[in-house]
Amino acid sequence: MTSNRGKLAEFRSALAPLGIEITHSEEECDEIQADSLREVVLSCLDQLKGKGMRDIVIDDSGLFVHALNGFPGVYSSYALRTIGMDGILRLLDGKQDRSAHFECCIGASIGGEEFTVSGRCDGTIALAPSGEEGFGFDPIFVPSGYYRTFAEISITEKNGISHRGRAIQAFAAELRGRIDEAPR
Ligand code: ITT
Repeated sequence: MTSNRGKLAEFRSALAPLGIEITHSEEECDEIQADSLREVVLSCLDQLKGKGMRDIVIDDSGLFVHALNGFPGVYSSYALRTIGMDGILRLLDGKQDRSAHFECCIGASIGGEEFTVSGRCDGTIALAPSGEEGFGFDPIFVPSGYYRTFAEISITEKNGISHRGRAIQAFAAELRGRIDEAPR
């Protein structure tokens, strides 16, 4: 799964209570051009299965800015590397609607069964970056009900409300259901 160590720790802490251990793989997949995170995730699962991998968990996330018709969305890493947070702020100059959401899609292929789950966190884009915590677009994203950005709250607080935290909880619930239903 992910090359991002912070994410690995989040997955581990959610899945350890289920007795499920997760390890990190360096295996890469080509990110296809697609409209949704789910399409990207499903394509990546296919590529990894094609390389002979089994029991795979992967995730993909992005920031969807509503006044920009969902940009950067599936292109979030690329947008961060190129136009950066300042670029997003410039694109929103003069726009009334600063609403946005983060989304995370987790896909798994376990014991020959494939499924995806998602998590979403709604909020707004701040007028300027603020805060040192987190990564990516955290300094410009203010989750709904908060006045601080993701980069101004602790990682534990962020995990409790974030797209990834929610997707991981949904993933753990899905796995728990599958374990309970499995023949003994
Ligand atoms: P891997 O694909 O290797 O797992 P990544 O850093 O590219 O790591 P994602 O595909 O999940 O991570 O996310 C794509 C981009 O979306 C990421 O580079 C950030 O710019 C942004 N992003 C995703 N989740 C975020 C979060 O919780 N806080 C801030 N930015 C985030």
